[in-house]
Amino acid sequence: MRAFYPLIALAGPLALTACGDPAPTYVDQAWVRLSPNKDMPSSGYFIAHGGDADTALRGVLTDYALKVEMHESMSEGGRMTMKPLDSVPIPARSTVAFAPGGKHLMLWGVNDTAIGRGRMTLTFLLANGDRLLVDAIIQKPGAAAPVPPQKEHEAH
Ligand SMILES: [Cu+2]
Repeated sequence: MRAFYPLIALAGPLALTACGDPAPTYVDQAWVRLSPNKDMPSSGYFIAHGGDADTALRGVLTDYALKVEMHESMSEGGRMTMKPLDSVPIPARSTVAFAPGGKHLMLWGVNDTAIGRGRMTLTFLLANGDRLLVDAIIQKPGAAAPVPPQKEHEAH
């Protein structure tokens, strides 16, 4: 009977990683479109995928820009304006897109080294305390969204 013990010990961890863990909120398809004018902010976009529990995006940080803000574009009396957002809800199992013409990031003073590398790391701060580090692809001024990379979370 002794031979069975190792099998029993393995069953626990395997079962947990297979389907027992709650699905976390995650962010993918992050990209930054550089401003044509260095004195003007660049824009950032991404998709947030809600996990098993409601949460909210409370801010975005990076070592590769002087300042980052979350904004929302809207038309007001026929004019496009934008306002800063303090917090963006990410309901459970929802998809929240930051995309051109809607919610977006504004990034002031994107670092030249990051521009040369074509990538910058963004840290997404969630209301549940999670910090998500995501690599954003840096695109030239006026460029369209890059082709999304292979999905890392096929299970969703
Ligand atoms: Cu803005």
